[in-house]
Amino acid sequence: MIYSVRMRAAQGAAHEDGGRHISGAERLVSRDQIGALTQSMVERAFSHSRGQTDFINITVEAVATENIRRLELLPMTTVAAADVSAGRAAAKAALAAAGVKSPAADAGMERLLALKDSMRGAMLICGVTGQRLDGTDGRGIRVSRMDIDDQNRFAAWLEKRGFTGIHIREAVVLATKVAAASGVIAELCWSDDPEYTAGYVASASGYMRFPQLKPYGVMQGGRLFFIRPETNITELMHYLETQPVLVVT
Ligand code: PML
Repeated sequence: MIYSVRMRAAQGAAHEDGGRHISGAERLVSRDQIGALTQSMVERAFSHSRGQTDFINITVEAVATENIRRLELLPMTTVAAADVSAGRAAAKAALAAAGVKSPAADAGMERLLALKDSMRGAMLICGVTGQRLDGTDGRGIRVSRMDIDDQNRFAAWLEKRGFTGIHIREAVVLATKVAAASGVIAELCWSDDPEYTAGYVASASGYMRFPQLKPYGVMQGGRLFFIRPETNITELMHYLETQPVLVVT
């Protein structure tokens, strides 16, 4: 049996809106890994620099092995750019190449730049008009129940290519699940960690990293999934939130 272990940390969670998002994590593990994993998730929740954690929710839930979908890790490339504005222009070009219309890419970027607080999940954006389609306001759609098939092999694989740190490890797994979703054209993400300036554009053809998508010290960041206008949103949300996915390298 495999277990989905999910952590969410917030500040001011007693408020009706569930508080300010601080940190989240997603793993699929065997039963003997749950104890150590939940302890490290609690430590991660408290050590986050984004705010003062006063609420941690950890969910452990069995997942039927036969329901797990296996997906190949997206191929990864890095695109160097001189500064943030060149990075964003290159990210916009990557979105256009994936099929996102220019007004939609602009509207999406503006939404990320206008964020007042970190979001727990992603926004669904029409890839033609730029209209927001998920209706979840400050919460967003949380992509859940995914992991890499072999953590140690994956860490070694990434390190060999010069990719280090937890952000990138989690991001490429999430992006692989999202890129396989029916209706998704491409994803744009840059981190809400003020010390992390990198971001990416991902689509079925790959994960393209941009080391500078925002200035150092800035918190505004998050995820946008650009989707086809005819997409069945309920089915897409169901896949993103509940379909267990193991990514293989
Ligand atoms: C996040 O989860 O904070 C976003 C991480 C973006 C990772 C970009 C990269 O380094 O490839």
